Amino acid sequence: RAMGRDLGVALEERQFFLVYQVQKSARTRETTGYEVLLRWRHPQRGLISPATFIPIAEECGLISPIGDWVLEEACREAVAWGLGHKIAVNLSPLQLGDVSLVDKVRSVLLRTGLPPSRLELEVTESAIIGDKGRALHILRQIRAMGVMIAIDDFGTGYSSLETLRVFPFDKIKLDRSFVNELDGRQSKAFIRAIVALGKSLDVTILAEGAETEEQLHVLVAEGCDEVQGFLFGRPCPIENLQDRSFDLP
Ligand code: G
Ligand code: G
Ligand code: MN
Ligand code: NA
Repeated sequence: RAMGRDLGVALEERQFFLVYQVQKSARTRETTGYEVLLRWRHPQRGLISPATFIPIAEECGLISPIGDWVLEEACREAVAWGLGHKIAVNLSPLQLGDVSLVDKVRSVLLRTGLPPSRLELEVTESAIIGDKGRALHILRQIRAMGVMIAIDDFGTGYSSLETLRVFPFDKIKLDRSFVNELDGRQSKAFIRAIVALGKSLDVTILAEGAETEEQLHVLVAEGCDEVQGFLFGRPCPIENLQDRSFDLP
């Protein structure tokens, strides 16, 4: 595949960059963190979405070096810019299949000086249906460092209550399809049930894809803790963030 070949040189040629999307407290609207999202500026094709190239990177065996770069670059940028909030980095399911992830996370924190409490890793449930024992082992060790774990896109794909019962995590990210369909009764019922479950498990519930004040209003009423979406900000480079809350050492 042509794109796979191009991906191979994208790292060396520094064609990747990161954008950050703000996450807010639903009630107070204070910033709670930023999700880190990868972007590829292809020399001929222009910007390519990670929804397109991440699956190809996974097929071509390139997700590991790319994922390592994202983690390193995000930690480095957060420290360099004195970001006063947590960053949330997405992991591919394949990264959770390799125990070397534990040492990589530990060493990147040491190397960059980012406090573990400023890092969150987002994993989808599909990440933990492969080798369950191994994924569990990796997540436990990473969490023991003080890094937080979020379940991404919750409510889609292979969602199951089993995941919630077995896996160590700190946050549920409700997929944005629920927020899209908030006018439907079913979506509201699901959000309500997941919020209740989250409260009883003592985990944070973040709703993704909030685009309007009306949606925010419903999410607050339903008890969501945090929100993320175009209402609060589009993903943008770290130097353009409005609300960075600098804490330079
Ligand atoms: O930012 P955008 O909506 O275009 O992202 C599309 C998809 O790509 C989302 O599912 C998002 O989780 C995923 N994605 C974005 N950045 C990364 C990354 O650094 N690593 C992985 N594995 N997935 C990412
Ligand atoms: O799968 P994941 O949740 O990591 O994907 C995050 C993606 O969702 C990002 O690529 C981002 O561009 C997109 N996104 C973030 N906020 C909104 C929103 O309010 N509406 C829509 N449609 N997409 C959003
Ligand atoms: Mn995500
Ligand atoms: Na998501």
